[in-house]
Amino acid sequence: MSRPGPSPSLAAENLADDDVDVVIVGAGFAGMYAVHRLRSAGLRVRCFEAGSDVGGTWYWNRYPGARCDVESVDYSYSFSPEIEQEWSWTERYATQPEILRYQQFVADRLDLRRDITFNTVIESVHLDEDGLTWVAGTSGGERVRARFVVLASGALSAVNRPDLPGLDEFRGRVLHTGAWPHEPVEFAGRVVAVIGTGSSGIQLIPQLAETAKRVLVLQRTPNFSIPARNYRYDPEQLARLKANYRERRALAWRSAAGTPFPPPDKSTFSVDDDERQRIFEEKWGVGGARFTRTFLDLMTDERANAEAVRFVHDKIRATVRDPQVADKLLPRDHPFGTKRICVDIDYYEVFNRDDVVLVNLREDPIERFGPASVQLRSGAFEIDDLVLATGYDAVTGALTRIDVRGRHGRLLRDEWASGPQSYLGMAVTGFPNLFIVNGPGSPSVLANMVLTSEHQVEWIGETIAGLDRRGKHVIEATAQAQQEWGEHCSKLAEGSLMLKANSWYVGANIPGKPRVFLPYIGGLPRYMDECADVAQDSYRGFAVT
Ligand code: NA7
Repeated sequence: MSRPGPSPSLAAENLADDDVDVVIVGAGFAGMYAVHRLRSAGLRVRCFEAGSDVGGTWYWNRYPGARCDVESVDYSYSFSPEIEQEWSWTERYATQPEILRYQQFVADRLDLRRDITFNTVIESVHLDEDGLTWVAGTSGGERVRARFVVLASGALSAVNRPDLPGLDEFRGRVLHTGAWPHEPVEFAGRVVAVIGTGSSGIQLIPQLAETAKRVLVLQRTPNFSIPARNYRYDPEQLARLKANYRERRALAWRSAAGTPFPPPDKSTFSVDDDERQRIFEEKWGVGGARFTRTFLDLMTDERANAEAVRFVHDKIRATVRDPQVADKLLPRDHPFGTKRICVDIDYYEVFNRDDVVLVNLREDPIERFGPASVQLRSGAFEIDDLVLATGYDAVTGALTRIDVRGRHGRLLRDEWASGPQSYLGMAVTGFPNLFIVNGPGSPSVLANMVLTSEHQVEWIGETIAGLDRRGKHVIEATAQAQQEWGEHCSKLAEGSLMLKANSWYVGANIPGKPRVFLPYIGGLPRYMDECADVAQDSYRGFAVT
């Protein structure tokens, strides 16, 4: 069989016909684009995906109420104006089924599935130092050799199942929002306990309350949530959005969060109290995560941040009729926006229902589960089902769960034991020709992840093509560049209030996980400039041989 594409490098000569240029792990937004982009460059690729179809996080998160908190027209691929025009979003914030349909549409349109092996977990990725190739081991027992590896395994995909006392004895259904069943789950007539009030719990609970007999919300930490103000697009509005797609994208690429909205231009105390209140109200009326960008100093100045806290607390008190319940819902242990802000539809309102009970686990902890109950310190509740909305081992979890071994058999998990290190969030010293998409040290979860994925895959594609053109075959981050990138990322984070919260951004939700601020906080445009500079400067900080 003849090998398509660029002239083979030295490493390519070590490949047999069944081998590929690139193994891609994961077929979510990042992996799907990697299949398309790298294949279009003439590379032979194989992608492996644990699910039975494309989608990644949107394949697994099928819980009622699951939506993206980035607006649909922005949370979609920008690389193809044709696809932008062919697909029509129906709502401001797309539901999980609609996002998954979009991904399936793209997979059909670009014929991606022919290079994706589904229902297959990549268990190991080992460097063969003799031939400088990688060998990926699958759950199906296959060994696939490749010149390059792209780990697109997702920043929010390794689910966190906390160790709960007596859970083994519980005989009801136990569901995790991040691994929801594919068949419909009936809750009518059932008493359902939910652990977790992050984005997933906050989206799920109002939907559950509509069908379940009773919902018991087991809250460890209250979160700040902003109303989504979701609406359906009317045809004219959608036509206008599509007509302006290029300008919209240009704005998105230039904004820190990868969304087409200008940064705030006023600081909190540059306006008087009435004006500040009016501006907060206006942004509250617009809805969504943009509320975090109401004033330019909200995330850097504690006094400014306290104004946003006060405003949201007032909104919660004004919405929830029972003052004691409202009080339990007030986030007090972290500044506003320092944990991932939640975006909801009728979350605070749901606590006005008699069939929704809120428990503060800090005062009334879970003692243990029985066969059909949860025993709290204050007494037992009979429950039929338990939903774990307990989140993820974010950013690093999906990477460290794979047995990734680089030079001298070193395990990535061990290398990162006291905190992840990378260069540009994409490369790791000792792991040549291996790239990570949305890894630690890249903007990932702090920006629109469809765009961050596109940008990184693009950069990786250019890098591989450049190596092949120049007859080079190994690219590896130097230890010095990796260390400096880590210092740079930490320095950027130091100026932010983000470090003050026990959030999954710093790994605080996983017992024993080292406390490191995981994403790059300098914003998407600055990050893209840094990546471009590195490439233009002959891959500064990489050893290319
Ligand atoms: P999150 O945001 O990590 O939320 C998980 C929630 O589960 C949070 O309220 C946690 O409380 C709670 N939790 C976790 N472990 C426990 C235990 N052991 N006991 C009680 N409560 C617990 O995950 P989500 O899935 O909601 O959202 C993840 C991201 O996906 C989201 O930010 C969006 O970007 C999309 P805690 O706050 O740790 O006290």
